[in-house]
Amino acid sequence: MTTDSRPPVTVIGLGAMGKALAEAFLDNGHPTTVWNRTAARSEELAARGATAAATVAEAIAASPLVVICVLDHASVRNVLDAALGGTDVLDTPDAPGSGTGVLAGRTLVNLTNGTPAQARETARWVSGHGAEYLDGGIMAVPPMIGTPGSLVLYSGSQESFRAHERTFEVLGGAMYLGAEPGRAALYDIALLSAMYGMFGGFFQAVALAGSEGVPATEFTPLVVSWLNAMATALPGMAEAIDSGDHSATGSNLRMQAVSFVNLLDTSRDQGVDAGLLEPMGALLDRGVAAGRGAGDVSGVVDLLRTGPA
Ligand code: FVH
Repeated sequence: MTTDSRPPVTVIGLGAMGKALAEAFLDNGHPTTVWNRTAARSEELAARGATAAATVAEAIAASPLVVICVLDHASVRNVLDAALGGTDVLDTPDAPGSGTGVLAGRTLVNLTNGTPAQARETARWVSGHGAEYLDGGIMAVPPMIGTPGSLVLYSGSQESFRAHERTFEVLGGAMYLGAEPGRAALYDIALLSAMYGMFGGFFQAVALAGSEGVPATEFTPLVVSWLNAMATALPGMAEAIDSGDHSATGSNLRMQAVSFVNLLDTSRDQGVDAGLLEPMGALLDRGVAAGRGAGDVSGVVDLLRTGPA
């Protein structure tokens, strides 16, 4: 689709995700400028109609909306420092930048994975250079970008989010989480924590089944239907967590702590590393030791909230 009225966008970082973002903007008629540290990665997008900027400063100057999606926080700072002429000054709130320069007047949307603290630091730095800032968390893998299954979380400048919301919707769902710049990163990291917990459980399950020759492909449909069935318990647990009432349960914590020992023993007996499971077993035991054994397993969240044992 080509629509002259679509606002221009710059995409910095053309790894797997940045490329998918740039393609979505191009496919939806946004004049798209791209830049990547390894310049060759711009070529395919240029052949599809993107403008390949020669420098990161040129890329930022090309559009009022600048999306950056690189490896990590340090890479973001490398790129932005390069844009500002090689300076490496980490401005503090008390000594912000001059407000002039290539970033001034732009909206920078940082879709690089990072911590809430990093998001707040970048927000201060960007604001010190006269630009608006939105931090984001992409809840999708590259092939999902632009499909209904894709969701991007945003926090930071509300005015900027509203001004560019239509453009963001090109990437999938766009959810604004408020002005606190670290909020999107917090949600992102919390959701990824749930995902890696699930991956860890899956890896343990197929390693165990595989210890007696069951192929992962044969066992996985059972894992999927079991996890889907157990996911239906999460909203009820969430209510217990918010209310602090962990009493209603047909599967009390003490019973689960006892059976969990069988998970650990079976992994060890089968020659499978139990290292992924051990912290969960220790947490269940702590819950019982804290007098929560008669209640629901959701009660262990209170122990996590008090920090490491
Ligand atoms: N791909 C995914 O499934 C996930 C989905 C959710 C969001 N994540 C986050 O997105 C960020 C980028 O991930 P990616 O998949 O694009 O990563 P790569 O394909 O490895 O590309 C990395 C890009 O970062 C550039 N880069 C690396 N170091 C530097 C640096 N010091 N200075 C400037 N740019 C740097 C790299 O450039 P090059 O190697 O091509 O020169 C790529 O453009 C990430 O935060 C995910 O957690 C993706």
